[in-house]
Amino acid sequence: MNIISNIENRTTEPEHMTGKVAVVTGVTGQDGSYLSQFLLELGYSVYGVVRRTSQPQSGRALISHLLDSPNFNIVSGDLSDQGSLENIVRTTKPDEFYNLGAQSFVPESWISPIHTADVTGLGTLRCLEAIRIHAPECRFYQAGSSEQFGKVLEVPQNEETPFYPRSPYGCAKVFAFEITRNYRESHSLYACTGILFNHESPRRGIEFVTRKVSLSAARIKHRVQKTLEIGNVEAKRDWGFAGDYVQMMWKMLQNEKPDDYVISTGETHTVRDMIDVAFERIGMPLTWNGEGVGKYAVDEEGVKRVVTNERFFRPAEVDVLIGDPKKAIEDMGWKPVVGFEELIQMMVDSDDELVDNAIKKGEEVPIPMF
Ligand code: NDP
Ligand code: GDR
Repeated sequence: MNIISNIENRTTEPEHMTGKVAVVTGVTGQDGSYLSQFLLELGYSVYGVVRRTSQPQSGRALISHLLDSPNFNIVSGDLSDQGSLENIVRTTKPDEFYNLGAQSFVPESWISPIHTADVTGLGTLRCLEAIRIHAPECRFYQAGSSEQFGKVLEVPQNEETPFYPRSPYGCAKVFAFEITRNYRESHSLYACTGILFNHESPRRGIEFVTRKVSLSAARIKHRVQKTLEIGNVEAKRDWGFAGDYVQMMWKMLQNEKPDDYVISTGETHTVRDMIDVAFERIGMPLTWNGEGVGKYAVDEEGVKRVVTNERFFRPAEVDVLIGDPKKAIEDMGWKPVVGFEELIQMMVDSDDELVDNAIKKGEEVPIPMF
């Protein structure tokens, strides 16, 4: 791994001249971590864009396993800063650019809408401008989202379904989608968007609902938590495995022509179904009672293990998402490998181990708070 904080001052050619070069924003997140690993296995040189934080070590755990690779490089940059992105593109001259960086937590986008629009929306335009000016042959992938469909106008959702975003985050992603298409059409860039439905893994941030549930189930099993507080358990999502999904990002950039694709499993489940799978996995089957904000679930001894709390409900909800991945199946042979139950079980098992290890070592056990 090379940490290139000032790539201006580099005097030698980058080591990557034998293979392809990819820039990945959002490298410290769930998808960035899986995608970089995948690209390194394919022989790419990867430049992961990391923004400066006051405590540089925190939140970098997802790329620690990549740091030994000589083809993995960290470059400093921020999606809110045009110059930093231009500098990266100008000096690395990438073959492919994956824009995975974003303020990606939907509830936060009502709290910080301007920041979300800037990073998640305008950040995409800044990447496109950097490519247009400094490396117009570079192929560009934009991390689009099923949140663009929001209050869905069609079931299931496909590439032709009109958008109706329900959050500032969804609005920012719609802008990012449109500007990516516009740069493809106006400047002939190879630029495309993957409209990805929810995808999860043991590397998922602990504020997202699947990980909040898997971690809470593990904490309850180990008796460091009694109850899980949750929001709308009737919301439905099309959940897949992040490790499968990142491969489609790469595939989209290997096509003859740039195009946009829905990537999803084609199945949908409620948050309640997902909680049931997680608690079954820790040997604590649940029974549900009540309605709306009064809904709760008890274990076999009648102890309340899940309660709903208004705090976790959203100002505008996306009630149901289910994607139609037909185009990706036909054009790119898309086939998700990990199914819904297996995914949730994998996450619970991983958190079970995490909590168990933390307790054994006397370390702090992570707490899901949002
Ligand atoms: P994460 O929240 O795990 O990661 C987000 C990444 O963006 C982190 O690396 C974060 O860095 C980085 N980032 C945030 N702000 C900035 C900034 N100002 N400049 C540079 N980088 C920044 O997201 P996921 O990995 O889950 O998702 C990847 C992308 O895919 C995102 O764009 C997301 O919106 C989108 N998406 C995700 C889906 C999912 O189900 N996971 C589905 C559809 C779309 P730091 O570590 O410093 O915070
Ligand atoms: P989402 O994911 O908003 O779909 O965005 P999240 O896991 O946060 O929510 C999914 C659904 O679960 C409901 N929910 C709760 N959610 C959270 N986080 N916490 C709770 O306590 C809770 N209770 C119920 C939510 O209301 C929602 O309906 C994710 C992100 O990765 C986005 O970046 C990405 O674009 C979309 O997926 C596709």
